[in-house]
Amino acid sequence: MLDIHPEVKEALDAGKPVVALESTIISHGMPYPQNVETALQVEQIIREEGAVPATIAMIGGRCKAGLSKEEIEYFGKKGTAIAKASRRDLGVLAARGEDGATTVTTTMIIAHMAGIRVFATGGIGGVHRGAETSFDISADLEELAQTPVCVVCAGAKAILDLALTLEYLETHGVPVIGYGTEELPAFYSRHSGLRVDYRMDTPQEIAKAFAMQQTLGFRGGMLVTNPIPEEYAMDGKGIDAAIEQALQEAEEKGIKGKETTPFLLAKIKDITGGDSLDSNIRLVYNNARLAAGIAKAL
Ligand code: PSU
Ligand code: MN
Repeated sequence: MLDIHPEVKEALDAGKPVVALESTIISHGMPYPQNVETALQVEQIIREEGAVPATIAMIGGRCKAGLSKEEIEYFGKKGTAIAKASRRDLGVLAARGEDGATTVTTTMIIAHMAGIRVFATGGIGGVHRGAETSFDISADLEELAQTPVCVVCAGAKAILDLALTLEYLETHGVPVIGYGTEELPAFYSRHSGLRVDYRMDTPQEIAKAFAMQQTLGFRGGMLVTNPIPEEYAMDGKGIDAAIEQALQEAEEKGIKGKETTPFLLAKIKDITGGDSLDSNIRLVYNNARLAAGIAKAL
């Protein structure tokens, strides 16, 4: 069921560092052509840091660990015409021989199948605001509880209830690490007013804690939150107002299920114009660098 790209296979066999990347961020998270440019640049950054990138997806019903440039271009161009594939979708897409853009959840699953332990992305899914009535909790959190992959992100967007997201992760035994910070970053913003579980200041420290989890026989992952670089952060009223407006429109339109997150992300992008897209791209680069460092240390 799994095709590992030759370059990735060679690195894994030789015990060299590999970093997984997701494809939902390409097809559903950013517009074309910035999505393709970003995906290729992220791979380049990981290479410059001395690790091998493995962008993950489902193509023609097969799990792929490592895509060619042409395949990345294909996912970027087809955009939302490619199914957003979470855990519940993967078996059906495989049976039908279809394509799927992998979320954090399914990227973790396929990374683990391939033997990749570190994964860089932008933001993860979490507990949505109003989850006490909607029950909308991303499968990403369940996956972090059961699949041993170290996920590097810039926190989670304030479209989520960040406090409830932390509670959920605590219940399921997922440690939340702040890289160089005690405060949980909130994607566009370095600040959430919430505390992470542990502050760590070096990739080595993170790698060691992650390795110890495995040595202890735990099956779950680890969430590393890496604040967006100061110069690209969008703190303050602009982004909060955009999020509020997006949430209100989603409610009015009755947006539900897997459409919720892409709808909110696209709305915020529309409302804030190019600014949020630029921040989004910059934080992904920043996470790729840290993830490569962790993979090397591991
Ligand atoms: N949050 C972001 N950007 C993203 C996503 C979330 O800031 O691109 C994507 C990721 O692929 C994540 C998925 O795994 O959305 C979560 O979707 P849901 O909330 O439907 O579980
Ligand atoms: Mn959801």
